[in-house]
Amino acid sequence: MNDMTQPSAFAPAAYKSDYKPIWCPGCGDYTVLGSLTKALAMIGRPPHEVAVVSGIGCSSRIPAYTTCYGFHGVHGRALAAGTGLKVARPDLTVIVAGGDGDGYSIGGNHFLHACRRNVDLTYIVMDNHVYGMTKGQASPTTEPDWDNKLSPGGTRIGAFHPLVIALAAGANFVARAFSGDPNGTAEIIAEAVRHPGFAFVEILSPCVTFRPEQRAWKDAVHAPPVRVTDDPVRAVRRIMTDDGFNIGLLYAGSRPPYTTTRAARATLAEIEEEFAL
Ligand SMILES: Cc1ncc(C[n+]2csc(CCOP(=O)(O)OP(=O)(O)O)c2C)c(N)n1
Ligand code: SF4
Repeated sequence: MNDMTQPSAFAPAAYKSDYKPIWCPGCGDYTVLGSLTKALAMIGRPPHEVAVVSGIGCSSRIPAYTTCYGFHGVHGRALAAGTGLKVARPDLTVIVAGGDGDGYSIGGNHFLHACRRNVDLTYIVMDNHVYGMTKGQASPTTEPDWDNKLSPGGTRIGAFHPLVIALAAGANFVARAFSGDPNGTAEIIAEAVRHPGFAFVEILSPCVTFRPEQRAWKDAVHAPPVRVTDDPVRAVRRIMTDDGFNIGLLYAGSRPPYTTTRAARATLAEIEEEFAL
């Protein structure tokens, strides 16, 4: 694990690149970017010791807007790339970020196994219950009765429950945040990064273009009525029965993180030798 106990020598601006985000005005992802840079400033590791890895989607553009190392990969494979990076370079702080389509649909399999493997990285999902980049198709977290031109009358398919699925798959840290609460979100992200093992932060982040009704989320979110638990069964029961708008840290476990094996630390020359014909 990284030593992140030193006071920060960096301001949030040190983690923001000169690229101007091209998100729609009012998109929740702007404040998630602000919260991420604020969290990194709290942690205080220099940008070159942090890697932000993503897949494809509006939200997945986020690495380019930071000064950290970035990897904007292929759709649904952010966790695979981030996991490989962390195993090969355990000295880096690895943050994987993306959308609900990227992470729960095409990348759903990687999500399950990242929770199970417990490699020490932070996974941030900007969940807007829609595919924003491809113009508004239903995603796994879309409500079954969301009526729109592409699925008239709604999909009538029950929504995926990311927090419960993460717990069932073994995630060690589970939190829900809201983009409209930038300070609270920054604190949660910083706590997630500090937590040993796989830390999952689901951030409700409205897509104002294809789901303008999500502007009302700011009135729906509230602090969880009970304190964080380290009992996954209690956490699942609570999350299954909450209204989906409890924001805060919901579960923090103490399962030891995956540790890199000697084989995974082999040099390139050693690997080449092994594969030589
Ligand atoms: C293999 C592959 N399939 C489909 C796509 C098209 N595609 C690009 S982004 C995206 C969904 C993005 O939705 P989400 O991850 O929720 O992010 P958002 O844009 O809402 O932030 C899809 C289906 C693609 N780029 N690659
Ligand atoms: S389409 Fe939606 S998710 Fe994409 S930038 Fe615009 S508001 Fe954000």
